[in-house]
Amino acid sequence: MYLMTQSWRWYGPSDPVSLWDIRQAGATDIVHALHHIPNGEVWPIEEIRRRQALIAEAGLTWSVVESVPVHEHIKTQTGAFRTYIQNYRQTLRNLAACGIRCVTYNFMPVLDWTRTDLTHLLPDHSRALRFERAALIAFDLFILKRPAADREYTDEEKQRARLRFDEMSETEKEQLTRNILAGLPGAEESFTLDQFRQELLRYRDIDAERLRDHLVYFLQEICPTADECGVNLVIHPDDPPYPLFGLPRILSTAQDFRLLVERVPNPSNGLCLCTGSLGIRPDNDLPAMMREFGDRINFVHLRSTQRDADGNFYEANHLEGNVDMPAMMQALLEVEHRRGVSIPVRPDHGHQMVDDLRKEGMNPGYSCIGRLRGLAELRGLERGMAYCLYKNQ
Ligand code: DNO
Repeated sequence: MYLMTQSWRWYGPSDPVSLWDIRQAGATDIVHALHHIPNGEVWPIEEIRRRQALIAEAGLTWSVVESVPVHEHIKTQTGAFRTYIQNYRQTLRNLAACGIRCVTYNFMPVLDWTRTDLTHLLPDHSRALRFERAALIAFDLFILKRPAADREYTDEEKQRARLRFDEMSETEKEQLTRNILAGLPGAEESFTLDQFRQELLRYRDIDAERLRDHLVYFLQEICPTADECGVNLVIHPDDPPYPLFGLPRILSTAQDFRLLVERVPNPSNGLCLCTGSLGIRPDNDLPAMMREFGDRINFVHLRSTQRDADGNFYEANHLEGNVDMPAMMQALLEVEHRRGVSIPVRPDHGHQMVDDLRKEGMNPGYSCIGRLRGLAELRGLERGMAYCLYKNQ
């Protein structure tokens, strides 16, 4: 029977959630990145080994990288992008030499994942991450003052954003700006308003089609190396899975991934199936995606979101919200059974709850107890389902 490899994202020695906490949560594998190395530079073998040793001291294995960031110059094909691609290849070789064979990345322009509220109070008094559309539009129109923004929203949306903006205090406006621009954990980059405006300008002439061409070029350049050294590349979907601030997003649906595989069929071209990100769109059938792309899914993020009719969503408990987690788990078990592999899965995000509410310096979404609850629930669901599916075999 092939059960998921229980993994956990760790941010390094300064993460308030320690390796021993993770071990006690029942995870065996670590998802990690060398966050101190600037984007675009090669990750040296000695640095990788040093981290590996630290992780091994707690009886855990670093098996997944999340992420080796893709430099903005690669996404826009400007500046020294060829050098950055060469460096990327070298990093893959170095990771493979250390036995680390799963590398996550994303191709979202400028911003990684985006939320407007990091401490949304739930009825049980735990706190969740939330995306509020009116707040995002208010930021775009009245704080960022992006010239094209006015044409991109409906009158009703603009009106709602105006009302929302007028009721915000100065502190709330600052907080909203920070939440969007300062970079959520793992985002690797943060911007001031002016820097962000500059970054947006770089994409003036890059529409979805051109961005996709750049992604295809990047993969054609790095996949042969990944194939050769046995590294699985897994692209993380857009979060949320649609364009923001006029920037194209090209990994939001099953069709997006299908196109990518058609153009780059190399076996190393894989997907990180993130149910939290993809599940924001009601037209994404997650279990169907798991089945269709099963051979290329080498990393899974399990998490749920609850959306409403106005385009807002918050991160729900792992077994609640809009994601049909039992259906997802069944599809995952089937794929693992068919392939004869255990796929690394991490409980992606968790609420701030219990003692975590009183801790300082917690990475938003990456609390200890919320994720521990998530992993425990997912593991229980998996065991129960595997028992029913395979008890007669
Ligand atoms: C958020 C994460 C993302 C993800 C990157 C992958 O919690 O899922 O930051 O790590 O997009 O490159």
